[in-house]
Amino acid sequence: SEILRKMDVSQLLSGISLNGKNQKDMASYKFWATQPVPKFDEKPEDSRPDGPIKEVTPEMVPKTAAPLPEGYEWCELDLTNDEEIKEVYKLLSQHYVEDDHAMFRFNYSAVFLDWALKSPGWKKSWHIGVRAKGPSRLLVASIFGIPIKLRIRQNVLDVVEINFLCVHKKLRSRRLAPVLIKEITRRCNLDGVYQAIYTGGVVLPTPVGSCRYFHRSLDWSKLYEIGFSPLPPNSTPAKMIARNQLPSNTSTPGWRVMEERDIEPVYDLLSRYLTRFELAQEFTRDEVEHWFINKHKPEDQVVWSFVAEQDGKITDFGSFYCLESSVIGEMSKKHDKIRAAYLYYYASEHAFNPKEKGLKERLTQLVQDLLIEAKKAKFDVFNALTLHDNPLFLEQLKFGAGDGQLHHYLYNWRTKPISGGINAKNQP
Ligand code: MYA
Repeated sequence: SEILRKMDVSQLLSGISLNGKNQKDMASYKFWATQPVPKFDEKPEDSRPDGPIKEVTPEMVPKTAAPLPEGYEWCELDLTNDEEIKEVYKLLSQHYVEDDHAMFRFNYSAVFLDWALKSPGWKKSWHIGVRAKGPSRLLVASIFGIPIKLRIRQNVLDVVEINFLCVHKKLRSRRLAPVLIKEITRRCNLDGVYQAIYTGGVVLPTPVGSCRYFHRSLDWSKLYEIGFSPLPPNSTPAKMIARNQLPSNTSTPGWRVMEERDIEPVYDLLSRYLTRFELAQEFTRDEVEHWFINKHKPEDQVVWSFVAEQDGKITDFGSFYCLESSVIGEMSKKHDKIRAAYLYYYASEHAFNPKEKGLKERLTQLVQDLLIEAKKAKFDVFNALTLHDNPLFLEQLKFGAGDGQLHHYLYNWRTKPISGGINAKNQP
């Protein structure tokens, strides 16, 4: 998941109480109330300086994993083994995140999981599963962490990024999730890591920032047929198709696919660009290679990255990744998958050079070129969040607000909410 710049938590929380559905008061978070995370009612004015919420010493860390319900056991997942990646794929493809109306479910591919979970410095001990005892040894739950360096305002921390928490539908509501979270916490603590970052669609205590998903149709007819895109009143399918047409060619001067030789200059440009944000990952050169260079054959491609080169200099960089969703409702008879591109990292020298044209204009051009590339690569929709500089171009590029939110959380780190706010205009 991407890491955000700004969002106003008070705005966000009022949004939540309006949306209603996920909001509980603090006391009803039986598990989260016991964890080193900020309470909902911590006011910016009584906040202390940035730092850990709880000091953890090695003696405080349990030596063994908490027990699981009868009939289940812990395992480490070995993602160097294709069979085990396939087992994780199977668990997630059947039981992972769905939209609120149970129409779509994320279908992270096995190659995507391999890419997302074996990034530089990955550890097998942070790839945790729960299996049924007995001959089937069925994988019924998972939680994964990868190590990253995260800058939160002035502090740079070694943290774990948590993802793919999943419990089999038949084992839901049995308090297994807190056991999984405690076990990955214990293992990270044993490795000297005391902070984490994670995202989710549900409201928990307490987001450091939040954003909304925006969607840009590439194949409007298909999105309409599966019930993803509505037909707005006073419009017609023909008008919607025309509205979502894109130029056939990209327009950024010097635009081309990112290659190995671009790793150093992209590393340099992206690192500088990310200093503009209050919360951002700090990439190493090897991470830039891992996250942005495609190493797969076309049918397995996960990430697409492009640069603009002018007079031998890389002036811009942009990327997206592929994450399909399965159509699980009635509409699955028509199409069984949505092929979605997700806007990933981008950077532009125009952020630093006042003589160049404005950043807003440049990013609009750059992301339009990404839309054109995604269309060429047969994506149905292009998704982006209201984070980083995205609010500068979403509207002009005909992205529309979706109903999904993504909340960003820090574990065991106190800091003020990331300020700035989502552009109110973008709220549905
Ligand atoms: S976000 C994606 C999460 N996965 C899904 O949404 C897939 C579909 N759903 C499921 O598989 C289950 O519903 C899950 C909950 C597994 C989500 N994050 O076991 P339960 C709390 C954190 O009876 P189940 C991602 O992967 C809930 O408020 N907590 O519930 C990032 C309640 O606590 P409380 C969550 O439905 C994950 C408790 O769990 C989430 O059977 C980051 C109920 O447990 C959620 N998404 O299972 C994890 N959903 O009583 C935190 C529910 O207090 C990492 N809950 O309300 C923290 C950092 C750890 C490392 C620290 C190192 C230092």
